[in-house]
Amino acid sequence: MILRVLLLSDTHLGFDFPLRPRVERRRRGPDFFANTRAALAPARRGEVDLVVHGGDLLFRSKVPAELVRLALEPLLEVADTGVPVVLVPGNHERSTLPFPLLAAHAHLHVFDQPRTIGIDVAGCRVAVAGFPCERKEIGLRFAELVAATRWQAGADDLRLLCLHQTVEGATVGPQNYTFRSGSDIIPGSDLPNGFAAVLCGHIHRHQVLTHDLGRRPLPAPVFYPGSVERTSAAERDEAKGFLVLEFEAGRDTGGRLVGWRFHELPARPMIDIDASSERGQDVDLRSRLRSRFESADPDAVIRLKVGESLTEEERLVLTAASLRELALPTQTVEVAWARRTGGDT
Ligand SMILES: [Mn+2]
Repeated sequence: MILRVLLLSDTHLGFDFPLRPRVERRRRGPDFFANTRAALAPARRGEVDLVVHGGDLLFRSKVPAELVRLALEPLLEVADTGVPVVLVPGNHERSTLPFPLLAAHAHLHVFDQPRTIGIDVAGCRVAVAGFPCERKEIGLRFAELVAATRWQAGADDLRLLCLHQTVEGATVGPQNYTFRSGSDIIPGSDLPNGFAAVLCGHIHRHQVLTHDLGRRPLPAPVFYPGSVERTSAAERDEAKGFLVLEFEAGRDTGGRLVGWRFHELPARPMIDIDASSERGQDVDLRSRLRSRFESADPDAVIRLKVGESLTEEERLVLTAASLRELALPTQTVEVAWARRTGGDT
């Protein structure tokens, strides 16, 4: 019997998504919602048996109830079809889902504390152990938290461990920064035996960990689907998407991973334009930027780097209103101030 599990994570819903926008411009928020819904399409079509959201459903913890309602909607649509959905609260939720009653649904399971959720899936008994993101001392508390889930090797056809944490060996960023050890990192050798896979949110780059940094095989592979859209420039070169994992259910084994596939989602291109290198030419900054925006990808998220003190005239070019008028309506421009500028000097 094959069980299919869809894993998505780090949807950061609410980012650049004002409920009552004051100005009309292309925002990034709708892209995060669109990719969340796109990731869940196989679940809505009934092609998977279980959905796990690895956490950071929301972009931050203090949010209006209306945003929580909108963010839960895609998950509840799946739950309404009878496919069980499991959610691990992440650090951006401060490890607890705000307005938890909005998530009340027989088929939506939220880790409000360490526990093991038993779910009957297609006649198989699936045990999903997990706990909300531990934000301080996961490196020290991991074994204790896993024990607190009260999971045990028993009569389960499939056993999964769901986390929103950093595991040793995970990598991020254009320089391939590798997490090695520390109070905020789970040592690979601390992962328990007895799970078919570890399904994990928090690291925004998709990756699968099978060994620790000492090249010892992990007791179970750790799957990071990554974020559904780029949350920062550090993710500019990363493919964004979600995972579908296939397990052979088996009572004496707790299940066995037999295959997996990363499904890519559309992510907007990110480019940098250095405003200071656009200065000092024979054309003014406004005209230079206009032509740079025109030749850039119409779908781009443009980071405009501003690193030097500016003339009064140039400062006016970089106001939000001016940049909206200069860029294409389908582009998004964010100004990145390298240091404080525009003082009284
Ligand atoms: Mn995140």
